[in-house]
Amino acid sequence: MSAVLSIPAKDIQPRELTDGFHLVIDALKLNDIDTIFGLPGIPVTDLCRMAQAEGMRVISFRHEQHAGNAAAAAGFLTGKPGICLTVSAPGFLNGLTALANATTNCFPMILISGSSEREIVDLQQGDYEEMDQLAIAKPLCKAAYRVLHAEDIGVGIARAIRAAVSGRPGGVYLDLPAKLFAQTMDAEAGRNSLIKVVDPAPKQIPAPDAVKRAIDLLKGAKKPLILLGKGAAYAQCDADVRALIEKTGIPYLPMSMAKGLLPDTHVQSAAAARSYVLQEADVVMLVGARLNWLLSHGKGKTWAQDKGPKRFIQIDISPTEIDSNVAIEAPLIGDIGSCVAALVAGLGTNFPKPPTDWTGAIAERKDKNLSKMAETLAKRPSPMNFHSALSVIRDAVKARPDAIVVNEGANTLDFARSIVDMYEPRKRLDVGTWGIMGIGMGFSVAAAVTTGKPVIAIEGDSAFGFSGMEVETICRYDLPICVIVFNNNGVYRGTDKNPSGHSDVAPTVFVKNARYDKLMEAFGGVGINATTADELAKGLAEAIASGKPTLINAVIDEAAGTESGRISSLNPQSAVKK
Ligand code: ADP
Ligand code: TZD
Repeated sequence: MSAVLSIPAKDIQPRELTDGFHLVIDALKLNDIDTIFGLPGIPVTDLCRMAQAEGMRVISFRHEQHAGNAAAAAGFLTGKPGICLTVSAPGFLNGLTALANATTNCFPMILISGSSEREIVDLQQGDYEEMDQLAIAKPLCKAAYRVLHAEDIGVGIARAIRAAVSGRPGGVYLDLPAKLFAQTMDAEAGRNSLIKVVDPAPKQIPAPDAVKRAIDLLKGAKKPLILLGKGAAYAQCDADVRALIEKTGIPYLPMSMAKGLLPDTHVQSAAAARSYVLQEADVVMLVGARLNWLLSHGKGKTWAQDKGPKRFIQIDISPTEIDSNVAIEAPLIGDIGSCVAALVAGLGTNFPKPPTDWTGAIAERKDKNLSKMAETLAKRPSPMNFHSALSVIRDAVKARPDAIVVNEGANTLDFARSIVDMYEPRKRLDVGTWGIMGIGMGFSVAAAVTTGKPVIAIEGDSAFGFSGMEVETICRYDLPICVIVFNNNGVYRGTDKNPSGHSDVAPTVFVKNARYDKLMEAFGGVGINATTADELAKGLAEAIASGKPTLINAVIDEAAGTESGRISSLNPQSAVKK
């Protein structure tokens, strides 16, 4: 019989404990995630506090949608999943639009929401903020997980990270019930339960025969064209993309968030001859761009389909993207870095330059369109129109090519996209695949927080309204963001009339001559009312130099915009005349 050891009570070391709160924070930090975008409340208030105490940056917003948009933009800019933290039901739902938008745009983010008691939710007994959040999130994101036990937090976070960034990036939902946060466990066992994700976005090397097929098709082209999409910007293989363009000499078109991968002033950019090249090209190589509505699905008038179908090469990480709209003759499946590097290596030393009658015809059209545009941009109408205001921003970005441009609206978006040249990769964030309004302030905050660079948010007045309250967030964190509101008194324009004679204004019209600059002043930022291009230029230069939160109310002719901007063809019109 063994002797019973009796230890005096004073000598017993209390076991070191950890809990759900700390395990979540430790798991994120272990995976080099240093920032949380969120909004506190039950059950995540202490999580926000403790994360800050543990050295994480916690950026607290006024509405979860903007915290979610910030997380998505951070994901796009850094390649690490951006984290958005919300409370249960309503906070979760507010974050969900951003999660769905991130998934649609292939941006990696993780929405972490607290949730109510599982037992009560599942029996629908009416808990505080009751909702079956996991079920609701599932169809709107790439993956959704729930963690019920503290010892599974490490696995939950690891799975969420891997799901967000591997393969086609996207949004992931992680459900953390209130009870989980207070669960305790032995600290060492807790530490051992965490997972540092190894190689979260593994390279996917393209098959050699697929590379050869693509090069052969490209070689035989008489009028080749390369289309760069935001997947190419996200992939962060800028030197290889540039090498591919320059070694082949093929003209290219950047999609809006791929602008700046090569400077928009690059001699091979065909952006100023877009309609011409889409119609005329015979072989088109898509690099991280989908043939969705933004590219007229690869068919129809835009592509001069009546002259015969185009031949496509498509580089994408997602095999099921191929043939989604038209036949793809040479699919190249893999990560863009590996695919582009393989193509560059396969070009050899005698890759034929595209025929000069093709590049010459493009150059001719470009020159004509660019000089026409220069004439328009030089005009100084009063009040300002989109062109005169944007010409000022165009010069400011030229002077500060490291500044990040955030852009939303209809006319404000369409004109800014074509007028404001970008010079560096991943410097333009916008409404993306959905054409969603409301990304403005969330994307701006993320851009400022993750890069420390100046941010210029070019906002339609309607677009700005969706996230306008976040100017308080911008002031609170003293971020170097200059918001420019293109104020034309309404959605698209400010001239609609109510035909009924009732005193209500038309549904597209706002309060006339509103002073959005006062909103920024309310929170201690700088407000400027600009009625001329000179005032706008001065205000913007000061904002960039000072780094102070600034809002410029740019007064634009209320008749200057067109309904739906450049996509009016998608706007159904009533055929019935009353
Ligand atoms: P755009 O709107 O600029 O045309 P899309 O969002 O439509 O761009 O397309 C981006 C494409 O890039 C998606 O099909 C996505 O699967 C792909 N993609 C994203 N990241 C990578 C990557 N690292 N490697 C390969 N393809 C990628
Ligand atoms: N709601 C959401 C979430 N996204 C949308 N795209 C819309 C509504 C519809 N919509 C557009 O597509 S553009 C736009 C709306 C409301 C605003 C256009 O007005 P603006 O820009 O003042 O922002 P312009 O420059 O005056 O056209």
